[in-house]
Amino acid sequence: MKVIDSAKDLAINGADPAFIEPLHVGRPNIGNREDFLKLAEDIFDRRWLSNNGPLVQELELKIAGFLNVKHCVAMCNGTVALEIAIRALELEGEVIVPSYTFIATAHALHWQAITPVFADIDERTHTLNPDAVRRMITPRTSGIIGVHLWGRSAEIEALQAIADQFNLKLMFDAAHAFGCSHKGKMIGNFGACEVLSFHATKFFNTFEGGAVVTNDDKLAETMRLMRNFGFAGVDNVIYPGTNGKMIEIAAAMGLVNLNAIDSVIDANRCNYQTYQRELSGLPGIRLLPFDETERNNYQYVVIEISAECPLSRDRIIDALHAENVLARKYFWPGCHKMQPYRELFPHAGLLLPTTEKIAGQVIVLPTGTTINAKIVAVVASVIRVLLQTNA
Ligand code: T4K
Repeated sequence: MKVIDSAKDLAINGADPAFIEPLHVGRPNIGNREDFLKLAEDIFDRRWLSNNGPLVQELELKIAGFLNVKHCVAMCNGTVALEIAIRALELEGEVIVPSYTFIATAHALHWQAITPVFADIDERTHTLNPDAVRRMITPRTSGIIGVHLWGRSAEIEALQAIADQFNLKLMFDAAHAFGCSHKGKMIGNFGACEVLSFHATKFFNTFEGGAVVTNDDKLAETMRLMRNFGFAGVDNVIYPGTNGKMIEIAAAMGLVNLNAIDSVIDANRCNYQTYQRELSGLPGIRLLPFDETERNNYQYVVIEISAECPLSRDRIIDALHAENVLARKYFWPGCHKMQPYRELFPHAGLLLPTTEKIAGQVIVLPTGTTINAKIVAVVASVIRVLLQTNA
């Protein structure tokens, strides 16, 4: 592996890239292949491919058990899971969300003719600032969607207090937070319900997939109807539903990957700790910490490049990309600067100063089971040498 000691070793200065194959943020973690292939054979033998098959039911029970939550309703992806949860909660009018999130959080509302109202985030946690949420409440507000960004929990108690005071529904986009806890309780147990994503790039994947988890029996029942067109038995539709079903092969992947969760956490934690060690003391670089008193999946390694850093965030990204390290600027520039919200709310940024600041500072670095401490050390050395030599 290339050793990067001085400015001349950097690909941005003409040297060969550190990596021949690109290093992605979001390379899938894949469990035991033989176990997966065996489950695939069983699916073929059964000829039961979809529609609440046995593997989907088993996965739902296992996830509910893992999170210690009453119901897990598996879905075809996290975005549809968000849409179904929003509809089952009967949200309408305006719903307060962060702009600093993946675009699906906002789109899931817009698709249902609900206005996403963007509230600013807290600089320290990158999650909704409860004071900002209060400021955005209007007579049309029906709910709040908190996002546990990067797997770090949102300010759950403060948001719940606001929801209770103003009679609003509260749900969480927990797409990043599978396997994480808040005050010792697993994420999945907060608000009216929480939405998980099992996309290929997530800590835990089912190729594509997602789920809504809840302790509310009625809500779970409604969502089960909604994900299957509203069918309550053969020939009997009692609800305007959609098709949000998870397929059997996705559930097979989920069952296999669930068995591998501890090894994924170990790999992610080791990579995170290596970044922590190798990037420590660099001016203007802050690695977002994990609360070690909680359960974490360590899936998103996030650094902030502040004004004290001699180089801009984008210069560092360029240098990493030149080495074939495809670090990401998630979630730049913020939902409010993407369509259709940019056009619908051209002045939204005036109320989102922290969102705009953080979106301009963040870099998400590669981690996961396809890389290791040695690779992480090389990635970190690119940043270190770049800063030390001001290349
Ligand atoms: N809420 C939040 C907060 C979310 O972050 C997301 C999804 C959702 C809701 C919606 O859940 P889903 O409907 O997706 O279940 C990716 C993912 O597509 C998206 O799922 C995820 N968030 C988001 C944070 O990241 P992109 O467009 O930035 O990246 P993508 O999918 O092109 O992949 C990233 C990198 O991973 C690429 O460089 C290539 C690599 N990759 C990707 C795939 C799919 C692989 O190596 N193998 C693969 O199979 O959105």
